[in-house]
Amino acid sequence: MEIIDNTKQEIEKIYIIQPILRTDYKALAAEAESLIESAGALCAGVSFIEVREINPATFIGSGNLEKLCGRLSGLPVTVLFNGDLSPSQTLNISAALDGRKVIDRTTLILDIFARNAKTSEGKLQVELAQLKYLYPRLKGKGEALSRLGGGIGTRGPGETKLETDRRRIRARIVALENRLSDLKQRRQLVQERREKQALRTISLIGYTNTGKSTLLNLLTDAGVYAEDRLFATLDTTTRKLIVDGSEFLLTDTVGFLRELPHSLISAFHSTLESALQCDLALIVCDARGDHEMQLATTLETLRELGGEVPYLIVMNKSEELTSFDGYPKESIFISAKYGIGIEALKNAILRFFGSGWAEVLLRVPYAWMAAYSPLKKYADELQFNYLEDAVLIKARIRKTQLHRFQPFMEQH
Ligand SMILES: Nc1nc2c(ncn2[C@@H]2O[C@H](COP(=O)(O)OP(=O)(O)OP(=O)(O)O)[C@@H](O)[C@H]2O)c(=O)[nH]1
Ligand SMILES: [Mg+2]
Repeated sequence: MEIIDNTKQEIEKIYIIQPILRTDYKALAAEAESLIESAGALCAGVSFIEVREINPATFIGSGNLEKLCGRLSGLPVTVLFNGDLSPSQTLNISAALDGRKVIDRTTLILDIFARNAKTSEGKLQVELAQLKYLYPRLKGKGEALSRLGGGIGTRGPGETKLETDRRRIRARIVALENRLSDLKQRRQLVQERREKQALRTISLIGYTNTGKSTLLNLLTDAGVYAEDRLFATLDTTTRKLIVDGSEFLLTDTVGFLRELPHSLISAFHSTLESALQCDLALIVCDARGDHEMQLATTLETLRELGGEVPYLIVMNKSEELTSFDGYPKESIFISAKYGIGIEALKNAILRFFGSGWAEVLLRVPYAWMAAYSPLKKYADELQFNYLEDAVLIKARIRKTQLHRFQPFMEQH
């Protein structure tokens, strides 16, 4: 591919180095291109480089680096190695490329995160992830970066704090962790209140750019940002959803990406955690895209996050599908953009909750109140009948929680 020389423009130009290690290398390069655009930069070209394995010192081997150095000579491009670079690999490669700016996939994604975080918690999480990433890489990089100016990898904390010493960064990491843990506690309180009110919760989960925010907007008039770019959403947003008179809370979440570095997943663990404690997840896929990979990535990331949630598979962007073959058979086909299939989705939600709950009669002797109290948050108490030695409670309980109430169960 020809290398674009855009010397006159100020937008950062990024040249992708894609090692050929797996069969999906072309899709990975195409995804890197979308990431570059989402970061507000331009893709200057792609080089596919055949390697037998990743070289621990130079990623693609010194011979390949030499050739690359010649090819890029005189061109003002940043080089993206579409993988994870260790601190020493970054330094070695940059040196071999005459001090050129070199970034990896995590740096690129962190940059998009820094642009897109809107809430204070989201910003704190991104800053923490950036600092943790930067910390082991500080040695020798400050000088190199100040020479190279701004752009990807220097936004956020990178810009102001590179020259400060590691001890201060360490202190900032600790402060951020404390602040985030306070916020987490506060969120847990909200979560408990919701559970007490027996509000049923639904989360929109799935690969990035599949239309989760568009669906939230359609269902709830939330007015959240939806855009044809990766990681448009970073912060979770929750809105009330009413279906046929039943109330739910619907939460939009950050999208997933294949090969998302573990450090990035853990950066969003705590906000995702509450979204994952939902009663139902709608896993949104792009029916026109590689939906199998999207679903597999989503399920794998959920597993990594320890979230075991019941889910429905929603195939979005299906307005122009001509065949419904090759999809999981339980898929619900919709188009969030054009409002197609929404009734069927709502019915599926109602069916799920209808079958997921049981109405039971509990008999709680007054002497057992202390044992019963902690269970209240799992029950939607509907009616009380106070007897001499016990109270009879009619309640709606999720079937998955019924076992907790066994000692109090009168009939069911
Ligand atoms: N053709 C078509 N496009 C859609 C549909 N739903 C959403 N889109 C488009 O897909 C793009 C991504 O939509 P978002 O709602 O931002 O997707 P998201 O899953 O929230 O993405 P992230 O927050 O970046 O993970 C936007 O350009 C939407 O207009 C649909 O049903 N059909
Ligand atoms: Mg979104």
